[in-house]
Amino acid sequence: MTTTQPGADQSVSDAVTAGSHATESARSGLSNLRGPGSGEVDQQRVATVVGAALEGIRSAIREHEVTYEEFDAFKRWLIAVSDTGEWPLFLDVYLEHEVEKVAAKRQQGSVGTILGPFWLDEQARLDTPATLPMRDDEPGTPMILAGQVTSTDGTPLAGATVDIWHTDDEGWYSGFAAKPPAGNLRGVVRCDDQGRFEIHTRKPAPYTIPLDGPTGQMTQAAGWSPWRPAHIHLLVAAPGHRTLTSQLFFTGDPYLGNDVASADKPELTLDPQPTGNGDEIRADRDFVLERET
Ligand code: MBD
Ligand code: FE
Repeated sequence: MTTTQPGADQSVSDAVTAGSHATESARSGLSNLRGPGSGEVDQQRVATVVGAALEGIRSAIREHEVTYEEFDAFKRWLIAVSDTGEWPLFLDVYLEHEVEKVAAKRQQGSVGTILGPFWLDEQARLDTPATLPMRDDEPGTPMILAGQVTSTDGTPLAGATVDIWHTDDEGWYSGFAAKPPAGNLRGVVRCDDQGRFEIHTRKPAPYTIPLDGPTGQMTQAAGWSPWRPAHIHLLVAAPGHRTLTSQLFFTGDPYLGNDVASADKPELTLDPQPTGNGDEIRADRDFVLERET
């Protein structure tokens, strides 16, 4: 698999473009975000978790009398997931939500959800009120997202940042699709001394996972919807506090409750209202961060 600059080649498929960039991002960026881990391997933990995962697959084979033809198709499918770089996509769509719910059991503060495969490090750093980097003629409804970041005890968090990324009006992520320029509709916004932020952007569109790659093809082969409701990704951070990973959705979205990534939650739905300035809309949302112990 060769990696290319985002947007540099139109010849490869959408799945390979998105997949290869998500694989590179996962390889290089995520340890920054979630920490390196201890590196220790506990034999009992491996035996328990890997053993249970394998037994889940073996029991599906027994129960549904899987044939050699199906076993060979499964092998080819797994190889295609590697060849297209879709491991981050497949894992984040079909498994991350369970890991997130396990983590959430021990968390306080605002409700979060999964990170997904399309976060990028080192995006534009902006001061509030901020307009995300966008094209001169960026399509879509102008939207303001505003709010305040506080600690669980109510203290406003000066120095908080809101890292935000979302698709354009056609459902494409910059950095992972050929069309939007690098950095489009991504930024890290620094809040004011009261932890307040105001971000000017465009309302994102619903998103379908690439249909020309193995994850999308498996999804469609099963008759499942490949769509995610329109969403805005966020990492809300402040000194001394656990970084909140979240997403925000929109009331009335046809894919709410049928998210292929099972990441939507009722607490995360926005209901933006017209501001009276052209077709601009505005949504207000505060975030509460848990102090790091
Ligand atoms: C996305 O845009 C996304 O947010 C997730 C979690 C999975 C696939 C595509
Ligand atoms: Fe997303």
